[in-house]
Amino acid sequence: MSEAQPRDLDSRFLASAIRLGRLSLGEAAPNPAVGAIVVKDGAVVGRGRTAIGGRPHAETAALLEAGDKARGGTLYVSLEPCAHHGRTPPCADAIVAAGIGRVVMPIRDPDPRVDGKGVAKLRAAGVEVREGLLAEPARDAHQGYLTRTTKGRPYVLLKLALSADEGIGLTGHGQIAITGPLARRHVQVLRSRVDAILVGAGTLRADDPLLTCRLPGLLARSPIRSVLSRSGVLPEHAKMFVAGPDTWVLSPKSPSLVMQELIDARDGALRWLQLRAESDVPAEALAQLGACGVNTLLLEGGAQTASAFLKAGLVDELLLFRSPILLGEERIAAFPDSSVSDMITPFRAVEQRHFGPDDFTRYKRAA
Ligand code: AOF
Ligand code: ZN
Repeated sequence: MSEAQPRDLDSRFLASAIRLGRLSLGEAAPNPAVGAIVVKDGAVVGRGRTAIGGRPHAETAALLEAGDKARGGTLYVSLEPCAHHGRTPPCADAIVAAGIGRVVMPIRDPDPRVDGKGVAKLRAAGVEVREGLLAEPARDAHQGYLTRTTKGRPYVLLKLALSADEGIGLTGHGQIAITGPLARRHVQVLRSRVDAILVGAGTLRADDPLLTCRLPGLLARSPIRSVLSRSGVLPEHAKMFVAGPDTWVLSPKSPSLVMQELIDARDGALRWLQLRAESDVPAEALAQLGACGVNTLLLEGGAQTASAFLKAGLVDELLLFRSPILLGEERIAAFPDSSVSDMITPFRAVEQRHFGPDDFTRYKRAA
């Protein structure tokens, strides 16, 4: 028999499980970042979240921590438990074996190996399942995984830092500070929660960025760095190619001999992913990244790349930092041939914050 839980407690415990799972964003890919909490007699007796690289799954970790206390308890989990024998045995079986009486979950897992089979397995074994609670926040937490599983491409966030006169840089000046330190710190937090960052080859040439996450503790993780190059001609001495976290080049062309030597020397840390076509480069690049298990991608510039993805309708979220500084005549326009207001028309604002003197707005593509 399952213990009786007052229904409003369901929302509170499930919200905690979703929040817990979110901590694994940026390190669980290709798997979803799932959170799970075991509750017995109103007390939390086990907690778990998807481990680095996706295993063990969240439920397994939470059940392990709960041990015998799981018997007759309730499991709150941010995504339908899996039903397949993959890299680990099915979580649904582990839940039944642990004697859990009731499972509360928001949404089903669209992975065809799961998709309703987890729920069916649990119910067939006599476990009560409550689904649909907090579906919206769960979809939000799993947006990367859900997008890759259903569309075959990552969920795409585009970050833009704009001056008051809508510039994103100064011609010939490389990387310049448009936003202040608090906004730049937030960008590092954003980086720690995505699986990959992408820049255009122009940005690599102009800025020679590191694109790492330099935060302490839990957030000290750097995503895969990727560079999109239509021509395949790249500066071989770029910092990103020489050291640091993994770097992937996406190009319809093949690497130069010098680049190939560098790739061989870096023993897997530098990869060249050749696109299948020279047309639809943004869509091709996303398909490749999706096939490589990237759930969430952060686009970090520059102007050409941002506008190519926006025009192709491939940006799901726009993260806009607006600084009060003026760059003047020499500024590089945010978009080569459109205004910022035209480009953001298909989006609606969902979050507004301030980072010191800079305004931050998060927009989602309107459905
Ligand atoms: C869960 N909880 O914490 C995770 C799940 O390669 P495998 O065996 O790890 O299987 C990958 C699939 O497992 C993935 O597509 C998704 O359906 C599920 N991931 N499921 O219940 C978890 N990480
Ligand atoms: Zn599982």
